[in-house]
This record gives sequence, C-alpha cells and structure tokens, in this order.
Amino acid sequence: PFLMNVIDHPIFQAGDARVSFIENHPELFDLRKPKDRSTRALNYLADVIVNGNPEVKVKPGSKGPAQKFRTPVIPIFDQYGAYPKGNKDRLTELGREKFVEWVRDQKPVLYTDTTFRDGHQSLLATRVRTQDLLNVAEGFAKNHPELFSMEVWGGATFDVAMRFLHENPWTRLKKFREAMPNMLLQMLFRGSNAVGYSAYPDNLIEKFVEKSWETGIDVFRIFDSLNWVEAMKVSIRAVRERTDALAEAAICYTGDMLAPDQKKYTLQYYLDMARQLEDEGAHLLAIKDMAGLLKPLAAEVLVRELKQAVSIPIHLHTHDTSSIQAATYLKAVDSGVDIIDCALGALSGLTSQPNFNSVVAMLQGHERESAIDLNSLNAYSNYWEDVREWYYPFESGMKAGSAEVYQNEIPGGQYSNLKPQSIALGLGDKFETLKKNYVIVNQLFGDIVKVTPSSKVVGDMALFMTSNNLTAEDVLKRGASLSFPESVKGFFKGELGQPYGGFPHEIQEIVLKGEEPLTGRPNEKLSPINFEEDFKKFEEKFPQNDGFLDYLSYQMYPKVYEEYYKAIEEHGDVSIIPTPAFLYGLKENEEILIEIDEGKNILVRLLYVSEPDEQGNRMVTFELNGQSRQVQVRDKS
Ligand code: 3PY
Ligand code: ZN
Repeated sequence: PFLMNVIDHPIFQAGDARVSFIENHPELFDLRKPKDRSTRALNYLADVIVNGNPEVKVKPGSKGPAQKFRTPVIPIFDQYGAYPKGNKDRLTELGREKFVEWVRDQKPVLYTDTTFRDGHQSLLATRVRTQDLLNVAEGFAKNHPELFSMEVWGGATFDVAMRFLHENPWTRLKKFREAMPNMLLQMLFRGSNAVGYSAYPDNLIEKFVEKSWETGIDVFRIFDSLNWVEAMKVSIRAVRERTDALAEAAICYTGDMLAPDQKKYTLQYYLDMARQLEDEGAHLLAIKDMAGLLKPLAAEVLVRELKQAVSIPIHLHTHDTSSIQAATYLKAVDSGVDIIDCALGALSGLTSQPNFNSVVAMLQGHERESAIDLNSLNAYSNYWEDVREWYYPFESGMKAGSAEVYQNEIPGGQYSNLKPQSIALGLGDKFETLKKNYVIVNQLFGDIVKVTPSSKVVGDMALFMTSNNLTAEDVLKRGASLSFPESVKGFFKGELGQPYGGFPHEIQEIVLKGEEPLTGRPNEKLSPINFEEDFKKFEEKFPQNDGFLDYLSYQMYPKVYEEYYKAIEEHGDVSIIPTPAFLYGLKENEEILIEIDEGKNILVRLLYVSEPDEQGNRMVTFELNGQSRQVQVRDKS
C-alpha cells in the first residue's frame, strides 16, 4: 500500500489510461490507503500522549517509562551481501523426504529459535511488535543460516497482532518471508482450532494451511489440545497434500511420565501416539512440553524410546518455568534428539524456552556440538535486552524458576496471561488461590492435557471458582444453580474434541444440564464454507479490506477483526510508529523518526500539550518535518 494518485501511476504515465484502467486499478480509490499517513500517525500519537495507550495504562505499578530507555543496537551483518544458504534452500533442493532424512542423519544437534513467537508470547504476553522483530530479521538470517528454523508465527501471535497491536498478522509473515528467504519459517498450528480457540470447518482449516504456506510458512507444528489424533488428521493431510511444507505433528507432554503413580500419561501412551502420528504422515515429530514438565530423566527415556518407535526426526520443545530445562536438553541430546527449541538469552528462561546462547555454550565440546556463532547470538541477545524494557508493562512478575509448575502444570504461554487476567478481574491478590484452583479444576475435569485452548478452559474455570469463592465440593453440590463459563460448557459439550480416557460423567452432567454432548469431531458438524460467496459478503461488509487473507483473519476472529478494521480506519497503519511512542507517547521536545513508506521518513517532535478547554479538549502541537501541526484530542480522564 502506498500513496499514489492516478497521474503518478506508471501505467497511466505509460499512456495506458483507457477506461478499463480505472476499473482494473481499484487500489487508486482505496480510501484506506494513506491520503495522509502522517496525519493519521499524528492523530494516533496525540491520543496516546493525552490519554495513554489503554493497554499500558491499566497495568498496575506501571508509572510510564521509569527511566530513559537505552537505544537497542542492531548487530552488524552484511547488508549488501547475499544470504548464505540455509535450510529453506536445502528443503527446496532436496524435497521433503530427502530433507527429512538429512535432518535425521545430522550428528550435530539442530536448533529452532523461538524468540519471534513463543519467547515473547511466554514472557511478554505476545506483545512484541513487527518492527522490533523485523529490525533484526535480515541480520539474524544472514548471521545464523545453520539454524533448523525460526518459529515466527501462529499460536497467540495471530490474535494478539490484531487485537492489541492493530497489526495485520499476514503482513508480518510476508515481511518475515522477505527478510529471511534462506530460513525455514515455522508456525504453531492448533489443529482443528487453527490459530483460534474453537473448531472451524475442515475446508477453512485447509484453506488456512494453504494460504499460510503461500505467504511463507515452511514448517507447521500441529497439535491438538487434548492430544486427540483424530482431530489432527485434517491439518496433517492439508500440509502434505496442499503444500510443499513440512508437517510436524506434536505430542503434548503432561504430568510426570516416570512418577510411580502415573497411570494415564505413561511412556506407552506417548509411544502409541507417536506411532499414530507417523502413520498419519507426519514428516517430523514434536514433543511439545508446553508447561516445562519434562524432567531430565524422563527426557532421557522418552527420546531414546521414541527414536526406537518412529523413524521421523524428533523435535523437542519445552519451557524453562522450573529453571532446570537445560538439563532436560542435555539428556535429550545424549539420547539422540534431532532438534531443540531455544529462545535468545534476553527473551529466554522462566516461562519461555531455555537460553539459546547458554545451551550452545553448554554443548561446546560435546560430540553433538553445532557450529553456531555464540558472539553473534550474544549481540542479538543484547538487542533484545534493550527492546524488552519497552514492554515492561507486560512482564508476568515471575522472578525465578518455580518447582510449583510440577503441581499446577500451567503452560508457559498461559502463565504470562493469567496474571493480567486475574488483575483485570480484581483477583490480583488471589493469584496463589488461582493457581491452586487450576490444579483442582484439572483433577475435576479428569486430568486433561492443558494447552490452548484446553488450558483456557481450565484457566477460565479456575478464575470462576476463585472469584466466586467456590470449592470443588461446591461445584459438584451446587452445580445446578451455577452458570459456568462458556468455554467450560463448550469443553463438556465436546467442542474441543474428546479427552483421553473420556469425560468424567458427574461434572459433565452438571455442566451440560441435560444437553447431549458430541462424540465425534466438532468440525464435522460445521458446514463447509462457500468461499466465493462468503468472501463477497465479507467485502461488502468491509469495503476497505486487504483481500482474501483479511477474510481469513475475519473467519478466525470475527469480533477481533471488526475492532481491528475500525482501528485501522481511524488511525491507519500504526505498525509504523516506533514502540516507545506507540506505548507511551512522547515527552515534550522528544523527537522521533517514522517511516511512513518505504524509504520515506517523517520527523516528528512534540512541542506542547495545552490545558483542556471547557469541552475537555486539549490541543497537541507537533513539529512535523520542521512545520508546526496541531491535533485536537478529547481528554478522557
Ligand atoms: C499456543 O497455542 O499459543 C501455545 O503456545 C501452546 O503452547
Ligand atoms: Zn511453547
């Protein structure tokens, strides 16, 4: 999207301005395209300066930037040189089958960097903005081509990009693709829930996979929130049949496999599931340890046995909530794991992945050491250390690893959200009770796998019990008079699929109050979408939409998309505003550079903000490229 009028258009200039020209180039009349990007940027800034960013303001203890932020330094890379060949090139050259063999035959351990997705999802509630990621994408791809993949998309990033950042998630992916052409780009895909929280029609899942691949995804990590293989088949098949990408099917790890009283989630359970996934055609197998429960001794056994049970490569994912997961990686590497997930130092640890830099150092001298430039990793970590400061209102407050995770089993990605959620509900001082209730709910619900969206069900119920001071006994006794959260009702109706071992009947009956649950795949009940017709309706409703990918965003999150659409109408593309200004506005005399279009920058300085007039409006005066500009803003305080 760029600012251009008819007479500037190259085709017009080339003399091809027939009547059909205008019909063929509706973009010229797309009012959402910037009539004046700078005006909208100023409007947005003025609003944040006067009223604050609603996302930041509500955070307790946030008093605005405590000190002057340091300026993050982008590590040096060869800006003009070609990209060194990476695994994207290798996949293209070898094709899927040969590539997978190559992965399996590698002696050095391979790495996936999760900084761009799970790292900030798990530490900063997924709030990191595209420009902060993109600033280091090209350099990182040039300096670290030996990585297996970059995890960059999916999970909560899709939702949060639109809902809170007012960014187009597809544009983010396109930009990553351009900046990292040599790297495999990986996404987290919630199987029948795609990147959402509920089941979607099968043909929407297929379309989403196809379009994600076309836009840039090479590796789809597919899981089901109840480890229900039946629900993963459509996505695995879609990746295999509609794309040239890799289908990485995940087993979600929960509980403690080696605990003497573990009867449900045993070694045998995982081996059986892994074999089923291989039979379904998975190219790779992920062990998705979303809460960081896989202890070192269990990892040693699990990886060793999985290597025997299946012939596809094994990719291990964990969260360092307990702070001992580097030991898990060491044991897994000894047992022959093919790929491990790490986050760059400054966005690692605690509820995020283990520290990439330190894991590389740990394996120096190991027979499976990989050639990774640790100095460069450290430089990138320093960049993130400074950028992370900008996002401090989204920190979870967790300061040290906690062995409590072995009891509460809260996934890393959820932990960083549960705290703000509890605060928003006025339960900030009941966080300990909330965590205890999370355990109680899990038992009440039959000890289920907890990962999005099933973890949200458990979280919602725990919040419900905490805010209403309910015990498990209260729920069972007084259930008939309780109005359970929607997600809980949906879960017991079978809308997330079938849990291993079935639903506990007593609580299911209490929640459903006589309604019949589903026993098959929830997606089966949903009629296929007629994309052509439906897309037309969408275009009528949202005339300034950004095309079919926007339509898919709407399909995933209708309400969120609508809000996002309104926000874009009002403020234009806010992704261009530098993060400190986006979150905190500007101080008097502060000056920032905004790239309003490729290679086109404006210089904005805040001069002053007037006192409110009788109507409560303030006048914000800026200097834009040296000229004074005023914006009137209603003070909502
Ligand atoms: C997600 O689905 O967002 C997750 O990160 C699950 O672990
Ligand atoms: Zn994760």
